[in-house]
Amino acid sequence: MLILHGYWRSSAAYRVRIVLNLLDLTHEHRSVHLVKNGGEQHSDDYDALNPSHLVPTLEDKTKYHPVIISQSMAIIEYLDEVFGDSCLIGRTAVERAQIRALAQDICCDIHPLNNLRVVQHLGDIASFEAAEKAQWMRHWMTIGFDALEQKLSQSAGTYCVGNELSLVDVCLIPQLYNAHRFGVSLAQYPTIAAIEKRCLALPAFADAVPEKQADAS
Ligand SMILES: N[C@@H](CCC(=O)N[C@@H](CS)C(=O)NCC(=O)O)C(=O)O
Repeated sequence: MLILHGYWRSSAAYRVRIVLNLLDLTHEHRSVHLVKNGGEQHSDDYDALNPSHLVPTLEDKTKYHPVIISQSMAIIEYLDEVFGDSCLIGRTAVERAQIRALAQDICCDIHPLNNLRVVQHLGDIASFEAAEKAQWMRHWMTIGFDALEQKLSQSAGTYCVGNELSLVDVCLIPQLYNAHRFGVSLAQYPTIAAIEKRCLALPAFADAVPEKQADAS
């Protein structure tokens, strides 16, 4: 059995949900509420699974020895290698480098600056209120999307890299959920907006949206 420890609004968990759907993998979802009770990611039970106190974490109990994996990108590569055909990461060295670079533009350079614990800390040390926190997030998303739009206008076909889905689409769509949530308009990003529309028309992406998850509130 595969168990995904995640949270409906976590964009890193959303990436993994998309891939579980793309690979048609049955799994159990265990909710780790990031806000309730001071954040269930800090509980003793979750600490035993992932001392980083971040979601997602995957437990793969289909193997003889249970496997516990943190970090959404590692989880996705594992799922794609073990249960898929590794095509999300590209087929050639050049394609793989291109796909990883674009995915990292999102998951290393945009997403961490928007993370809950980062903005909570801004509240603690700089007295940021909700509006200033949202402004912070829009700032870093805008800088990231400005560059990404240029890059994707060169690489995209139907999806971010050519005409096949890749890890880049899997990272982009959850980041766009955050963009909408915090008020970044996609009007100045026509390539990104067109890819979003095409991806969300696919059941694997549409079924992974936060509002459709059992723990959505
Ligand atoms: N690099 C990690 C990032 C994970 C991450 O930042 N998760 C966020 C939700 S999207 C989280 O658990 N935040 C909890 C917190 O900030 O306290 C990954 O890709 O899995």
